[in-house]
Amino acid sequence: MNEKRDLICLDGIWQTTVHNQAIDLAVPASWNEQCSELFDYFGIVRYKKEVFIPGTYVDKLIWLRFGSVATKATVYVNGTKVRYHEGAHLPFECEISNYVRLGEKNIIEVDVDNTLNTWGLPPAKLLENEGRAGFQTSYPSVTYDFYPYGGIHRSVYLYSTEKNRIEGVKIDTQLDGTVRFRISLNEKIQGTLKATIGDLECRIVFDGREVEGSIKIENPIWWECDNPHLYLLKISLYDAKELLDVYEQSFGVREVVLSGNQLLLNHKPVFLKGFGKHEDFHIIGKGFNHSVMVKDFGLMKWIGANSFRTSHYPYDEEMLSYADRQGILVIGETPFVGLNDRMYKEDILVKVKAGIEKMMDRDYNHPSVIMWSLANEPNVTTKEGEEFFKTMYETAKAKDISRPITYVAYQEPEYNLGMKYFDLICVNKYYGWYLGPGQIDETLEELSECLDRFHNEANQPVLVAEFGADAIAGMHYDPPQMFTEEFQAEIIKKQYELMRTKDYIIGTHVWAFADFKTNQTVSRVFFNRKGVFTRDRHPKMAAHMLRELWRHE
Ligand code: BDP
Repeated sequence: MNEKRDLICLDGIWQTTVHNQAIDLAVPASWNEQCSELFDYFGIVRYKKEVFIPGTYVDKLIWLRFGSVATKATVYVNGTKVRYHEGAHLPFECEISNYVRLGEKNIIEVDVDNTLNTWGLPPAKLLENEGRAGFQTSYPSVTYDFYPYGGIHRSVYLYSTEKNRIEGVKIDTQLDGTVRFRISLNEKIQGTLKATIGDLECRIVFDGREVEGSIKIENPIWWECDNPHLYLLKISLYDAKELLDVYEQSFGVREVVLSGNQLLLNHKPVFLKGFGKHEDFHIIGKGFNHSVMVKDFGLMKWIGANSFRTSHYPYDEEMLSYADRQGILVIGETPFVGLNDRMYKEDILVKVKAGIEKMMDRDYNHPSVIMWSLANEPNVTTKEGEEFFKTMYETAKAKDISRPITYVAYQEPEYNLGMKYFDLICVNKYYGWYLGPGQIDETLEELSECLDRFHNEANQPVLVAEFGADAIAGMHYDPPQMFTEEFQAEIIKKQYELMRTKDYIIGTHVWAFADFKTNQTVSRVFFNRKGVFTRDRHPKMAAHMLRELWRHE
């Protein structure tokens, strides 16, 4: 919100109708745990909200913006359909100026549809005989290990702009303080663009739709984990007569480079310690909540973590903005979890490329985002799959040459034909759990050889993106047995210490930060219990162990 843009937040209670029954639902949140009748509901819920739009919006463009709707949305304004959108975890907008009544109440309705789709992204419903051992008979049947919630998961905003406006701001920095910006406008105009960073200013007279410029900050303060300094770039757009638009974007001066087997942040090696996470909490499901976010970052600091992966989809932008402020490093992941050989087709590639670009456009300016992960645990065993992954990599590289690009592998290198095109490989390995259950010491050698194989095969640095074990909080046994807190703490400690001896490993992320809701299946006791914190964020023994380990390093 600023002198040229107005903003109304539509969060709160929305009236919904499901099968002609009226139910109040809160936004942002999943519907499933708010209302037991809707727990395992897969279908359409119609959401409705009244909003007064001020008369002062005359001559402005009026927009609706949804941060994430799971998974399909059809939007109506005063009864007229204005937009259809598929895919959760990334935002979409619609311009609704022609459908609203100014100085009056207006009705916004959204049909939210979470029907599971075999060919969706991620592919939800399984085909017969698909799926991982132990998961085939799950309910609901999905290819991935987290509950397929439905609802309006992130904030909804109604906002106004001028007709001529700034549409995109991309900022690149160099450690010497050079700040380059690329501004895109909604259409070609003749005008002047004023850019300021504090007292520094630059003016550009232009005729076009894209404007580029740069400002040099003398003796810049670099964005570092222990001093995450942020600058603010303010862009003002003028035509010959007047100010048209204003946009402010924060950024950090920092550089991420993969050099040999090291990840360098501002020339200094950094070893990633942290977690794979989920957007998941009691009652709100996959809905964003500021308090949960603040709690999670507090716990990451408490335990001595420096990073997390947005497994297995892009998170709410608030998380990234907060990571910018907290100095936590983020691996931004696409929603492409569970891609398999049947998915490598042209029409799916078009959607995958669009998803990669949308995520990168949304998150490009966050200094906390140091790496992109384009998929989690795909099966890539065919020529088509290999080509598909090569194109995914090239699409991402064309958008951003400043960050390393990876994907997360589970199976052995011969089932990961795509990995040779990437800058580094992430590996998920569950020795002592799925592989050699109960045998922590006995499987250490196998784990060691497996990681070496990935490194040698790809000739790339390796990031262990998942390892760990389920532990039910309060369950203890001597000697440690699977599902006890002792077992989880021991497996993480021993495997972590092994990984630390390998100079090609640039980081390790424990799976997972907190317990999270899954579908129902024989291998899950309501939740996936691999969290080192419970779902309500209390530390298990493993959390205390990691705190000792990480804080002493
Ligand atoms: C990994 C998946 C993750 C699962 C985890 C597990 O990437 O989504 O939750 O396994 O089984 O393979 O706990």
